[in-house]
Amino acid sequence: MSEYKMPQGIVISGTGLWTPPDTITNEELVTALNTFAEKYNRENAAAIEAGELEAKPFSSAEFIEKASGIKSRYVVSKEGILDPERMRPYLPERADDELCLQAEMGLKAAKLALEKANKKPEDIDAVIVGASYLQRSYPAIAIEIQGALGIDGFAFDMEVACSSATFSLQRAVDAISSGSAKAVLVINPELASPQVDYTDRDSHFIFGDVAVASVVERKDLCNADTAWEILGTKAKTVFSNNIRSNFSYTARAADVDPYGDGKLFRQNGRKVFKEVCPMAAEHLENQVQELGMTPAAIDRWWLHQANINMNNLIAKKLMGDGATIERAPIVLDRFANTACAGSVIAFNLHSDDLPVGSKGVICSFGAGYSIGSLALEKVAV
Ligand code: CO8
Repeated sequence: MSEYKMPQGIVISGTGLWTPPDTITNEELVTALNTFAEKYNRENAAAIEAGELEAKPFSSAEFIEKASGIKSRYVVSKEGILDPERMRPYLPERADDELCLQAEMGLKAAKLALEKANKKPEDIDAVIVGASYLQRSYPAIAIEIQGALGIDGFAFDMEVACSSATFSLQRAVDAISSGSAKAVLVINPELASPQVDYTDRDSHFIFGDVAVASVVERKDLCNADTAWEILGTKAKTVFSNNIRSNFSYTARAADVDPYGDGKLFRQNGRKVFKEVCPMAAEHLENQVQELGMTPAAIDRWWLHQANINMNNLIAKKLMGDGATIERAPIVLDRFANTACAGSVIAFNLHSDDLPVGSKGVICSFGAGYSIGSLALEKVAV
């Protein structure tokens, strides 16, 4: 474990949150899956009876809310997802000279972040897009957004599943610390719905689409009235197969169906829960201790938003009886798991109310496994 001394004077000066237009409640999702399952079981009754096929089990809105805390989710397009004959979103392909969907989502969040930070594209010299999935390999989505905003500098994409946002914020800090950039636009457009198997009751309810963005810059260049100074960053990865997607461009060469069994998102949710909660709590305790504080000194924890029971457990480990929804806000009830964006959504929606001098931590945990965190203090500029 390495201790990292943070160079002083780097701030998050604004964030933006773009929420897609469509919402899907648990009840709507369950109706679609159960209609699909009922038809599948009817059409395959003989094979199921003969033990050649497994019957599709039914889903339940009650289970979903109790097991995860999720009540609804935002998606870019709900129609195809809720059509029992389709069970996946319909997102028509766009021409090469049109902005791609993921860049469009990211651009919307980026403009909101720039506005909040009181910055113009010409003030930015680097763009980083971090997301669990990228719509294509190249040219980078980040470069497409850079071009759309007219930013002079460099841009690149990166993927670390649920930690793509915290890890990309950390890369922005590194770039500013080393002097390779002065102000970085970090964008996390999570277009999760195309990778969800909406016929699988174990995972059909988990994800939502969203885009968030943040401006990270040198404090001396900040134009906002207040900002969040980054006191320290910390990252950890440990290999695990418990959350996996085998969707790959190599499917063509392996002569396999790129969307076949195991190619979309899948997980062993129980194991993830058991293994990740203690890792995340220990990681966070270590980080605040390395900064000379105790968890009690942290006014707000903007935790990864995958499962309310996970967040309650981690909050309890960190704060004991002092754990409250105000100190560790929940947004997954409305947004579901938005992969890497969840902790930044919580930060965006639940940080303005805190006074100057308040301390908080943004933290992600998920596939990889990966854990990323940033300790912050609100400052007047
Ligand atoms: N309706 C009714 N019953 C159900 C349903 C359902 N929808 N789903 C499962 N069940 C059943 C199960 O089949 C099981 O039945 P049985 O006991 O007969 O086998 C029973 O209910 C209990 O199931 P579980 O043990 O799975 O239930 P849990 O209480 O563990 O809850 C959760 C399941 C909600 C998945 C929970 O384990 C969880 O949230 N774990 C944490 C997972 C997590 O945080 N994962 C992070 C993944 S996201 C990430 O890292 C980013 C990846 C990249 C993003 C990809 C975008 C697409």
